[in-house]
Formats: sequence, structure tokens, C-alpha cells
Amino acid sequence: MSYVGGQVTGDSGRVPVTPGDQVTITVTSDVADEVHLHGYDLSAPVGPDTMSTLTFQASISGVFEVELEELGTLLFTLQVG
Ligand SMILES: [Cu+2]
Repeated sequence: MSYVGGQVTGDSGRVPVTPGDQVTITVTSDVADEVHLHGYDLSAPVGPDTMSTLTFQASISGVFEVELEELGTLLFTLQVG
């Protein structure tokens, strides 16, 4: 996932994952912000010099938004199960 020039690029739709799988989300951005995965409530800083990486076990089923927290920009939606 990338956020460049005010635009989200990459697979910005709904991304399915299998429950129980280990999932890694990497996000790059040309502005400083925080990547927030709802439901799991995980977050990590992102910015011009910082690639954001979230690694977790997909243990909660449902549909969860991944967003740039401060901008309130939806990056994509994670679908578990
Ligand atoms: Cu959030």
C-alpha cells in the first residue's frame, strides 16, 4: 500500500485473508501519519522515512478498515473469514 501525493495506490479494495494466518501489512506514505488497523486495534507510524509494518495473527473474524489515522483516509479493508 502506498499513499503518495494525496492518493492511495495498491490494492485499495477488500483484501481477504484466511483466519489464523499470519498477516503482514506494509504501508509507505509521503506524509507522516499513523497506520491503524481497526478491530485488532494495531497501529504503527508511517512517513517519508518510515515504512509501516503491522504483523499479526488473523484471529478475529470480520471486516476491518485500515486507515491513515490522522488523515482519516481509508487505505483498504481487511476481510478475515
Ligand atoms: Cu483508526
